[in-house]
Amino acid sequence: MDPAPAARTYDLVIAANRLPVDRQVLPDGSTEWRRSPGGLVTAMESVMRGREGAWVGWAGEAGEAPEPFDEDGMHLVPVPLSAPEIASYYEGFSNDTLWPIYHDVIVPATFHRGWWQSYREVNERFAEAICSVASPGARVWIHDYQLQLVPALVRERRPDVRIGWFNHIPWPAVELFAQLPWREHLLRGLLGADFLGFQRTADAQNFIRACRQMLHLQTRTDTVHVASEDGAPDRVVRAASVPISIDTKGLEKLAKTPAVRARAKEIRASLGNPRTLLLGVDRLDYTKGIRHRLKAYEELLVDGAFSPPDVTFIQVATPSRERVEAYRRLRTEVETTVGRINGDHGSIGSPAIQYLHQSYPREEMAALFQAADIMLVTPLRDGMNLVAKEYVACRHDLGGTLVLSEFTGAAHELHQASMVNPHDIEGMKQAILRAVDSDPAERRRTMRALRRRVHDHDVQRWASMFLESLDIAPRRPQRRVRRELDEQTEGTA
Ligand code: ADQ
Repeated sequence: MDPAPAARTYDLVIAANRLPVDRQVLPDGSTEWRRSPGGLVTAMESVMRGREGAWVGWAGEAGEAPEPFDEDGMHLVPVPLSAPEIASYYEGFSNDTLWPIYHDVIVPATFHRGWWQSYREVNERFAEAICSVASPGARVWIHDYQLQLVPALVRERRPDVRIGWFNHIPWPAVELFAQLPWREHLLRGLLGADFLGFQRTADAQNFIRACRQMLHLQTRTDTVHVASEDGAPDRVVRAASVPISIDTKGLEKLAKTPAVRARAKEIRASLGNPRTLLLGVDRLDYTKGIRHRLKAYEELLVDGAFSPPDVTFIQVATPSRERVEAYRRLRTEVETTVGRINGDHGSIGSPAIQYLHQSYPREEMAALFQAADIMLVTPLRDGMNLVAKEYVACRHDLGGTLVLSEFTGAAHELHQASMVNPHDIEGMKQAILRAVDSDPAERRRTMRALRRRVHDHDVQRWASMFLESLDIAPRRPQRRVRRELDEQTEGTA
């Protein structure tokens, strides 16, 4: 009998919690895989073009995983998660322990040793799957907070590969990170990488500070020196910012289609062609500042600053993490507030807020962005916030005003936006009023500047910058650094 053919391996391996496809059930009961529309998929498409790449991730359903398969030129490797693991590794440790700690503890974090155990086991499984498809010397790009132990687990098994990790969310101040009972393990897990990418320089610096204070490692500007423990050479890990972006050209092209333009007009007409249409688009997450935004809007209505149908507000709140208690509470609070605002300030055929708890196709999102005069992006903390960039990309007419929280990664790039501190309700009200009365010529100037940034820094550029940083990251301490470190060690001996 012929031996089983050796499994294929790949020069580029992406690992993310989710695979870039969703299983769809067709009317005849059969199923097929469909590309999920996210920005990460688009970015990876551009780097995988012309290369053979594999993507390791969960397929989205509990239980046994399907066999690896090829889809649109990508080799997809599903990682199985059982229902209890979804509850402990994903909803528990990732979204109820790490997420709040990494977002300034806006809600308290929950700590369970069982969740941590499950997080470790699932990270091991991802590492195994990555190693099974990585060619000798491959580049491995790991994504996000769900997989922080994977870099070291891959390095243990495969010292030949280059390992990069990108954090889509903020990295907290040391004082907050310190609350995690497993903080050293998480840092050690990440230090298995050659290059760690963050949304902002401040995030990278927070990480480096944590390594210095908690692991007592030597650090320089943007590198951490990892002393070897087993006779292997010392290593250097670089941590720097590589801010993510969107597929600007693709989205702009979509926004310019006659169908999207017509839909934008239709949306406005269906609201009675308001003088000013405000828009919020977020996952229904407590980090997004939806409650603060609603408070500012409600106060403006109470103050009599404006009223519907002259001014109206669409809030799209995408369903999210509905099995986590903090998210269920938030939904109740937001929906109660929306009900009160409409009860107090709406009238028949003219609500004060249109609240939509649904997901929409990209075309509908582009039409909403084009229809809105004021885009309210007011998170209390956000790694980047792609909605802000998407709004700008869709405004090829140079219309619209972006009101942007200073606590988003996007604020570090979109300087010309109208900046707000979402905790300052009075300040937010003033920013909305300024946007309502803004001068059209000034609006166009601002939008032009914002668009330049989003054009020059798109998702394709982000992906190539990340891979370039991974390729050139120093793996060993430079001789000069090594000498300095030796001298320091001798000095303390
Ligand atoms: P998110 O917290 O999910 O991402 P964000 O960056 O705003 O936040 O991305 C949300 C995406 O979902 C956008 O592309 C948006 O258009 C889309 N979307 C939102 N509501 C939708 C709806 N109802 N229907 C369809 N699409 C909808 C995390 C981090 C962010 C970071 C990104 C990328 O929290 O800070 O910017 O990853 O790194």
